[in-house]
Amino acid sequence: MNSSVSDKKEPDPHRAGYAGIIGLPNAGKSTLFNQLLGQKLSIITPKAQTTRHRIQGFYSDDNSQIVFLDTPGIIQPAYLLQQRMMDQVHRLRVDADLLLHIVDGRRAPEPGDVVFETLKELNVDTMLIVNKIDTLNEERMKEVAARYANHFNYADTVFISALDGTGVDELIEKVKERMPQGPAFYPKEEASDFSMRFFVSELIREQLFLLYQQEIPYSCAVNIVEYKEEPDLDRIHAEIVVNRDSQKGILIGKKASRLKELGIRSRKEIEQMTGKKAHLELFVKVREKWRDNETFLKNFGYR
Ligand SMILES: Nc1nc2c(ncn2[C@@H]2O[C@H](COP(=O)(O)OP(=O)(O)OP(=O)(O)O)[C@@H](O)[C@H]2O)c(=O)[nH]1
Ligand SMILES: [Mg+2]
Repeated sequence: MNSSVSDKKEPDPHRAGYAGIIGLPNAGKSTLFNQLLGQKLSIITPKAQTTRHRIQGFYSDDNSQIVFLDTPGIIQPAYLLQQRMMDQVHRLRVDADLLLHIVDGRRAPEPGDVVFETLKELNVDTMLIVNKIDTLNEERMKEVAARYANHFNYADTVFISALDGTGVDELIEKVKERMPQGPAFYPKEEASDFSMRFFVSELIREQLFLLYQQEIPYSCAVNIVEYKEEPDLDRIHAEIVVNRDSQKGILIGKKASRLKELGIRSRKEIEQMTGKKAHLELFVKVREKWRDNETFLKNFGYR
């Protein structure tokens, strides 16, 4: 054997590409997204349809950059906002080099599931990611994977717990291998490209999902009207937009107690993210049927 051949091996080429995270509501897409990036960039709640936007996060190391895309859970849209959410998923057809189809390992696939239809339409190489393995035994994990593989031709399968991080490093390595060769798209020290205003509106929306029940979180949008950065304090003025007049009272609560609670919880989250004090003012506005109104949706950032 001539060992000099392997000694002179070329260094690995630089790779860069886009990996879209896709799946049903509540599968754990945003939890995985945050694990992959090592920080909280996307909001997470136990309720379905938490994520409404497509969110980009950049994973970089010496010889690669992966742009991970978190997306809203796949549903049959019932109103225009949900249609806009599904448009974000469908954009993966052109934007993604690879898809990560994440499934809740406790949930069996259903024939005719809207996810499989979407995967076929998108027509991008797809890995099956069986999530929540912290709740499953090995036999069950394999059984679930085999059942999904009956419905779609996956390029690979990885078992993870997005919650505790098991399997996530292995997943990153496998994603890297499948990225096209090329230079980085974004400066390597950057983690994302969205604005502080957007992130703050998301943190308030996260608290809305955690604090209110039934249709309320689904009927609200959060609009940052003013964001003033002072040296030791951020002054933020946010509007919470509701869909119907009757929701305003529920949101505010007796003697404004619920809105106050929302304000306190949101402010704490914002301060934790910015590392400085925040002054947060919340106002509630009614915009009848905003979820079906093209102009409102645009104004609230749902394009
Ligand atoms: N036990 C367990 N729970 C998980 C795991 N990953 C996510 N979860 C939980 O599942 C719930 C939904 O997680 P999200 O990350 O918000 O799910 P999503 O797919 O982004 O949901 P949508 O944005 O609504 O489509 C949360 O309560 C998570 O804590 C996991 O690996 N194990
Ligand atoms: Mg999500």
